[in-house]
Amino acid sequence: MELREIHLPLVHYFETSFGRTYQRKIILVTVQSGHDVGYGECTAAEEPFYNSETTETAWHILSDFLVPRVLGKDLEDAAQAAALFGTIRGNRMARGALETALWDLEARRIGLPLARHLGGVRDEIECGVSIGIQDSIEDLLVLVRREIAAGYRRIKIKIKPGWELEPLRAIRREFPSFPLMVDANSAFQLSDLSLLQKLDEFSLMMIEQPLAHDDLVDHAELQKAIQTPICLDESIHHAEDARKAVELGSCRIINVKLGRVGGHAEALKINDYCFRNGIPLWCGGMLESGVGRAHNIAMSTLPGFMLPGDVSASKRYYAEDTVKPPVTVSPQGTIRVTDSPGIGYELDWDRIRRATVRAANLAVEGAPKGTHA
Ligand code: OSB
Ligand code: MG
Repeated sequence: MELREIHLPLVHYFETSFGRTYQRKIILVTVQSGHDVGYGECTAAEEPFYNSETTETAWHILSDFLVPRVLGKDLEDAAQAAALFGTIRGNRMARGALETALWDLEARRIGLPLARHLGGVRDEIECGVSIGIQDSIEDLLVLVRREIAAGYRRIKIKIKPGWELEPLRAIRREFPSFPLMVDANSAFQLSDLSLLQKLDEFSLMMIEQPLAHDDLVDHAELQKAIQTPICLDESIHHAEDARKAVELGSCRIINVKLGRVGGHAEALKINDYCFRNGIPLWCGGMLESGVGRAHNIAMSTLPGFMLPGDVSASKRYYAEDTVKPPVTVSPQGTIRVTDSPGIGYELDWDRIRRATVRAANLAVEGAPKGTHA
């Protein structure tokens, strides 16, 4: 196995209710078994604001706890990996990085595209974009116009107190019925109810994570008082959270992120539960580079993923991505799912080497070390 930390500048900073990101610090995981390799990407952010993990904590958990549980072990299949990690609490983004790499390896070994191996049912996926908080309404409108012209099928804007009604009025004036939604990243409280009720006027597809990151109860209260469907992101860490949220009425839609739920096996469980219970899913994003994006594309082909996700073209975030060719989106706002085995994208090792700040090779005694050094 190899852990590699790379630093990739974003083409433009991305602003949410918790701040701006200019540069991503990403851990790439390589797993090797015999002649087969698999790749995963850790989606932990640089700072513990979206959740409690960071690139640094993920490096620690991966190298000191997760890799030792897998290195040199005989695994029946990739779906088993999550059980090996089971006694480690939380740290799902670290777990997901390794778990998804094992799924890629398994899919390549049996010669199937990962999407097929997971049980995906689509050969193309619908794409939406997430637009960060802007300095002015005019700046926001420029971006909204650009993304709609590019073909994207849904626009999501980030909101926070003071940046909600005005931006929505401006977008709705120009695009009265384009599929539109908002993401608050937990910036509001139940005491903001009268403001949140005003969002009902904008016929939004949904409002994502309006209340606390660890809440289900207040969201249920809020959902009773507003018409716009609530979508949960931060609050859902696993399939049991999804079940509780649905039973409580905390949301009508769920955003699934591979890192936040700890990998493909848990995403599959959420898919099964929500598909059976009529709760639409979509794939969220964490400003992934190509490796993570490729895993997101595969997951988005599952039957429960019925809404356009935050899965967009590499070039929206990176001038040079970790995969070549980069991920592209058609003028119809779709990504074609590859027929190649595994994640189906080639890694750009020249690019990755230039972006590397540290790498650790971890091999069983006697095994040859290092494939990319
Ligand atoms: O809440 O969905 C979020 C980016 C960083 C952290 C949290 C979120 C986001 C996004 C961007 O909305 C989604 C993307 O990768 O395009
Ligand atoms: Mg979100």
